[in-house]
Amino acid sequence: MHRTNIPSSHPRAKSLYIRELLVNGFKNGMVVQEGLIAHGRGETFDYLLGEGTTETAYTAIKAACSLLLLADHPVISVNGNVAALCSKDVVELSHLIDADIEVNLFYWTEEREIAIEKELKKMGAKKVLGTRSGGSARIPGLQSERRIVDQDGIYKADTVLVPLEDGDRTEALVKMNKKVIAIDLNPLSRTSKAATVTVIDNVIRALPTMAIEAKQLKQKKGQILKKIVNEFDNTKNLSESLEIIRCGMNARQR
Ligand code: PTJ
Repeated sequence: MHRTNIPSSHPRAKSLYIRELLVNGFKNGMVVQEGLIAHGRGETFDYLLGEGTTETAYTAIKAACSLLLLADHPVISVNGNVAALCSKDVVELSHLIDADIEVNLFYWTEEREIAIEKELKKMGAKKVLGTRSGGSARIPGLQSERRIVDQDGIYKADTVLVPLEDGDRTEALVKMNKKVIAIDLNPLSRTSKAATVTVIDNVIRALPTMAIEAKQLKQKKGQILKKIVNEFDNTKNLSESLEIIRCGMNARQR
């Protein structure tokens, strides 16, 4: 795949490398043009958060993994950006938490769906749900293409992980009494506010960290996992992320 010559010594090398993954995903037909713009919004928040997984995000990651391990039927929802940035991590996490993987696109085309399915399978996914040839169901009250979900996947799931999402589906899934875990760099987004647990972090860092955490939490008893979930307060956690942004901005101004 095409790579520009980003010197590793460049102060923004990591950020430029992430951009390149998305551009390659776009060239491969997985990412939609709007996905590149959405990444720009995420990048801004990442910059303001300090471009690292914060303690606050880590607390949410623990709650998210506990919720996923307690679930009867967890599903990881994958869109174009997630496929381009972290297909391998999605597959690894799905194995660890015994979750289904489902492709769900806002800007749906059959070609994109096929390209994403191919990438996930290349990374080791045995089964990928959500392709139109499979049985499909509708999320009630949702107008976008995202409403079309797999009958045996998101529709039946009790817990859905939505890395990098647009708001209305999260709200609709919560209305269906599902637990929703979001990964979103924007603590002010509707997704972040509506989800059961929101991890304010870049998917590219959050998903591998979730895999490490899930491995450890798998050894714990259900009671301990329930305690972690019960003690987690999403609204408080989001306020803490906003505070990190505020303090970071003040510190940089000086
Ligand atoms: O592949 P599709 O067709 O399903 O479309 C995917 C996009 C991302 C284009 C679509 O879902 C969309 O338009 O999303 P939004 O409404 O722009 O929301 C994306 C959210 O993800 C925003 O709140 C961004 O701040 C956030 N975000 C962007 N990049 C990252 C991110 N959060 C975590 N990690 C990122 N790398």
